[in-house]
Amino acid sequence: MKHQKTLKLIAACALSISASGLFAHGNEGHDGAKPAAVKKEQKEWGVAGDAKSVTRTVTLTMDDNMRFTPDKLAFKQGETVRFVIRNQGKLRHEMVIGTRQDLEAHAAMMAKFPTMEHDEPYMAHVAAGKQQDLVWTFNRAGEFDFACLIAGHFQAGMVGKISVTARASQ
Ligand SMILES: [Cu+2]
Repeated sequence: MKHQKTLKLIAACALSISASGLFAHGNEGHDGAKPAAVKKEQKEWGVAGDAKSVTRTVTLTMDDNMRFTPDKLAFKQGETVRFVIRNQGKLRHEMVIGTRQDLEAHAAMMAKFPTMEHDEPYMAHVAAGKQQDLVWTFNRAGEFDFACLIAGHFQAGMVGKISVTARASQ
């Protein structure tokens, strides 16, 4: 079971490598906006958001102490959030949203293959001193995590919590 999941991750990462190779363009642009054609795949933790549907903006900082600030976020189901992600460190960091299980599996892959590149709408890779946006729609309620999956960072505790409350309970 675990093995199968790992294989799936390898496939996903290999796919994004070839995709970024095919459609190479400067992704770390002026305002850090993602390219227009974003895959809108429904994930357990939501779906890629439209910039024009943003209902809330959250500024997150990352640093070389392997921490996110804030590291606890709460949203309501249906909210489209623009994360403004600032890297205040001297190292590259990333923010990847997912379930704890997915992030753990992915972090294990990253630890094994540290140079592996990956890019999905629920990830932002931010160079030292830079800032990037990530727009995500939390259309599923639940308890999720976000993490930096760069080898060693996740293991050092570079993880935060996202709690999405169900619309019905509001
Ligand atoms: Cu990091």
